Amino acid sequence: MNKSLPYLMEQTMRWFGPGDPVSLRDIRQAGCEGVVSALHHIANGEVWSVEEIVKRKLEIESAGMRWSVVESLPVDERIKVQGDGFERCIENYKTSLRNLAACGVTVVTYNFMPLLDWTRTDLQYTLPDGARALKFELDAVAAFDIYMLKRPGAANSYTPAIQAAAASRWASMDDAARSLLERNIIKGLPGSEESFTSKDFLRAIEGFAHIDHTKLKSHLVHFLQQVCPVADEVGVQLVIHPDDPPYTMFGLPRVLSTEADVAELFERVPNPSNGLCMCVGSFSIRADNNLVAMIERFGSRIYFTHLRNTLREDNGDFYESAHLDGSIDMFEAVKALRQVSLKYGKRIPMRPDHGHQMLDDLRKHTNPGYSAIGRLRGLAELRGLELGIARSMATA
Ligand code: DNO
Repeated sequence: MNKSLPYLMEQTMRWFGPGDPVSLRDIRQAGCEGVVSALHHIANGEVWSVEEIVKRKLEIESAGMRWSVVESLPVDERIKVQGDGFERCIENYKTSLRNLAACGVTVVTYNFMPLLDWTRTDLQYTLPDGARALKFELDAVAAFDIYMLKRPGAANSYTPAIQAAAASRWASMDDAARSLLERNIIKGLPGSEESFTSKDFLRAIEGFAHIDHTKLKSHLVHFLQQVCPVADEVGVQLVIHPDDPPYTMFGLPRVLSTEADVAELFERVPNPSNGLCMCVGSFSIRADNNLVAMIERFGSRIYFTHLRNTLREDNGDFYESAHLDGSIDMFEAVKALRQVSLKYGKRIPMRPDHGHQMLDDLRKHTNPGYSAIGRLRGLAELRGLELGIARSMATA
């Protein structure tokens, strides 16, 4: 691949479908070639029919872009616990993969996080300039867990310092603040296909009582051993999204939080279709994840990337900072991704993962993290960064 080609990352944005307040036209005007989308109206565990896939594909193509990546083809909770009917869900997953491949949609994202997809505690964290960001604070999770959910033994999951912070946080919250926190944590953030009441959530957690990290990993391996041969055969790349945040919450097990977890997954399931969605923001919350080393090590398996930055605080807390500022050295990350593209002769679809609610976004109804202007800013910055890296590599 030519070193001077400006963009080896295929620029995309996520689109939640016809109900998304951000239109395909907006995404096109942001300069995207591709769209990341999913058929959210189809229930988890059911088949995505060719007819439904074609409909979405044509919608995207008629706006002048291509459907680059599926995010997500959800893995039903029954597969995670190997509960009643999980084999049927796996068979349906295979059929959906075949159908997607038949329609030419060949990168498919999923995650293996129990019950909740990504989690944040504050969706309106106001930055000094008035823009709003997403934030995660462990003492807020602890307050919800101990005092609202009343999960048996919840306090033992937290250090005495977090327990004390949770107690004073809870005491300072009125009813409205408490139900907002509940909503933020368990009602489902954009893209999550699950939404709970506290009572249901507690019951669902109990369903994982007999499943520790090792067991959940073995269920993931079993799932991949079933679906990867089909994906290999039809030419689909399956990419797993890391745990977000990358540590356990509510006593639930985790499978993909560290470099060692990723290495183990590829060792246990070596099929070429078994790939990674390199979400630098999620991995960055653990300071022991060396992002550049991970990009270099897993480069051949990275088929999709989410680029966003985070500002790490104590206790695993963080907020989502501007794309080029924060705990992640985005220059080094994009450079490493570019080197992977050159080494393996491939383009990697990239999306600016989340963005601040800013300018006119603040006056509109937006999906948290997925407003138009905040992501446009992120994409524009990342595009400029890649161009600068490409030009300087070409002349080096
Ligand atoms: C959040 C997203 C996740 C991601 C899924 C992939 O913004 O990165 O919801 O789409 O975990 O299955």
